[in-house]
Amino acid sequence: MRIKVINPNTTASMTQTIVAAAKAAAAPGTEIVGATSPTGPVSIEGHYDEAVSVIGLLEEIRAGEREGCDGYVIACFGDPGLLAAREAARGPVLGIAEAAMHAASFVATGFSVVTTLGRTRIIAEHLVHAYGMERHCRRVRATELAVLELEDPASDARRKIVDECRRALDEDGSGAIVLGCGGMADLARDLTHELGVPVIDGVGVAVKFIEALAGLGINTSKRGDLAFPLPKPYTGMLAGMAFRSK
Ligand code: 2AL
Repeated sequence: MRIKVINPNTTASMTQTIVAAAKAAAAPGTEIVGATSPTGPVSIEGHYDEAVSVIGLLEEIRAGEREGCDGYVIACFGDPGLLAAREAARGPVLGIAEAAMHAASFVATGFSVVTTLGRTRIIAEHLVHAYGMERHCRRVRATELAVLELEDPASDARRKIVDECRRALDEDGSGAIVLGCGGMADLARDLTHELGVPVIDGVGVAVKFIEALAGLGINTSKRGDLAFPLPKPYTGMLAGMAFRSK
């Protein structure tokens, strides 16, 4: 089975962290194909970043279809372009926020999300509603770390994340933590031991869920709104993004 794990920001070092987590989770017969978006923001920290990042993400999904990928992981916590990616793909596509929130709901009655900048909190809160997770998510918490600070040893990111996780356990009464950024994928295992509760990174669980779905022959529905996009001309700088009739 071939699973493509796409980092929708353009920072290749963050893709390495994400791909390492994906490979650590993958079963022996699973090939992980990592990809960094070829165009767009170096980090995704708001609605505008997110909207622009979807173009590069969709390019990688379409390339994946040509490369024979069986499923896809969108490795950014805003799950940018999730439904558009599902339209373009034959196999299952999961976002890491969606995967992590569902996994957390299986192992705790309430979880908190610990994310990066406060301005991205609303993105996660919108996803909580979109996924029907209001009854499970107790709170979305920000560390005020910029996404690229996660890559910078001088930022003290790990300590700030651990401190926020502890506050979440104490103040929210949560039984699990969802890590709210693809760049936190390397922390889940360590923090699970350190905090004594499930600390969930969406990259690992999304890989396992794709293995389960694709392994059972469950692919994206091509009936209705997730059917392949209608063939029509696109104009301007995105003319090459058009779907052609088969
Ligand atoms: C993210 C993420 O996961 N990657 C990125 O560039 N921005 N989202 C976030 N809330 O930090």
